[in-house]
Amino acid sequence: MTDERFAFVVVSNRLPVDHVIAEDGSASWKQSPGGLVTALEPVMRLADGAWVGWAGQPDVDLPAFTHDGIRIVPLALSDAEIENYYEGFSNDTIWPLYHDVIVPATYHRDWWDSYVEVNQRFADATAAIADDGATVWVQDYQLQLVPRMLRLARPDLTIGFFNHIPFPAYGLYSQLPWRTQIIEGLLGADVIGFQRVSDAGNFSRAVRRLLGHTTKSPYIDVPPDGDLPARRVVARAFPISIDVEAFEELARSPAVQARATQIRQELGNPKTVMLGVDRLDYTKGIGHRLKAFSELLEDGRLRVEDVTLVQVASPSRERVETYKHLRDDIELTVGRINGDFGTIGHQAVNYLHHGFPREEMAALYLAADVMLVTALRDGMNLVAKEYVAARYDEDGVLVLSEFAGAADELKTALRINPHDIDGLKDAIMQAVDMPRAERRKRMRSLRKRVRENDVQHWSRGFLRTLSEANDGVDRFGVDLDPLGDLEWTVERPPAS
Ligand code: GDG
Repeated sequence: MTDERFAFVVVSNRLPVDHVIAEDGSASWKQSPGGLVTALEPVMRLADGAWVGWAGQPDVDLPAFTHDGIRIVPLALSDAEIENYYEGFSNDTIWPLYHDVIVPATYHRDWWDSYVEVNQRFADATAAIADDGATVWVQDYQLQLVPRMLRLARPDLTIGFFNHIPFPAYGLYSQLPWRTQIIEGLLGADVIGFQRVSDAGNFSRAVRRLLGHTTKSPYIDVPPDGDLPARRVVARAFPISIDVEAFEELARSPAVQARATQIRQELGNPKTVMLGVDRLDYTKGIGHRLKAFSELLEDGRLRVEDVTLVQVASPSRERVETYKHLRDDIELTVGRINGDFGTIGHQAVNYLHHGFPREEMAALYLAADVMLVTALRDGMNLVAKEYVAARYDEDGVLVLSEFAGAADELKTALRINPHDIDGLKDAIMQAVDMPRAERRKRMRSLRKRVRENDVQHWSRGFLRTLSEANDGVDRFGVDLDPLGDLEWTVERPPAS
């Protein structure tokens, strides 16, 4: 811990840096890949910011330090807490429930107890380092109780919360034995951000049903709570994005372009390269994608000599049982497809179960004629936006699930329902056969939208709403204007 105080604090389960221990036992910090750091970096630098979070290894109890100009405040988690709070309640209760119970959610009372305890520790650590009247921005579903815990400890703070995953419809949410505590926890924030308008709507409905508060989108009127006065909370959509400029720059670099050409050559220069890039997660619809692809080969609408599918499935949550089964299922399916349809020299699916550097990802996007995003449920899906950002050549076709948040913005993608395998197959064929002029037209319009709402726009929009929701005072020392007039910017709340 530290006795320093900060005007701006970001709190997330994982720190933006990973504590890595090398084979020789030496420890170092490596920036973890992710848009959040890029989004918040400028604000962090200008606003005397600190970041509270877990370093990704059990029992790492380290003092605060500075990494790349950002003050990092690590919070230690024990093995048991990782098992119960993180792998248990966060990833095996909330994650499946919030993704429409694609796999059943598991409810364990001792996981919940650990979730409460760890959330309290995050809140305490944050309360201890937040300056008088500071702004705190809490990130994601692992920390939904932190806003209220913080408000009780420090009513002087301005508190924001952003949910990176969907918020489910009430009929599903109401399964949760601790459904009331969770929404009370979230309502401790001044602004609660969601990916989609429908997520914010689902949340407001849950608040009305469970607590009976008055809601008038985007506002929720929270009555006095013990010593806390009545408050007006803003709950609305702020669709997250990526660092579009940086991604395009990467894609334009000669090394990445050369690598893209090389990838196509290594694949045997097929007419069409299709690509899927996902964490190996059951929400991403990898199985549905493989089914559609293998049926197209089976039907003879696609030929393995002409088309190949590259599937990057980066390892994820490998200690959680459901994820072990998923990996087995997917790998069995890939093996079958390759066995059934492959020829010497032509593999149907190139399956890659490892992570790649960003440069390789950009090269893959450039090499792919068709990008398949077939999520069964996804908060946003940044891969879809990265593909669009990389395609400065205005080529390539994005096939995009309507169940991914990105579908609300990326309207000229080929929109699909991944459960409708025939529809998915037709969309894949439409992508494969699409004339160059139509590809260009669609990609141009996708790129316009992605450029308009990049990740800086996202973070500024959220922080400006947070300032306005409180008293209109800009505490961040960064220019939060102008933000343009995207439909999701919101006016100042009327005086109540
Ligand atoms: C959650 C929500 C929401 C993947 N493999 C590699 C790699 N990646 C990068 C991608 C992309 C990111 O990871 C994945 O982001 P997604 O948005 O696609 O999905 P989640 O991980 O599920 O993220 C999601 C997001 O939070 C943000 O709010 O959009 O809905 O579920 O950036 O490129 N990056 C590298 N190597 C890999 O092998 N370098």
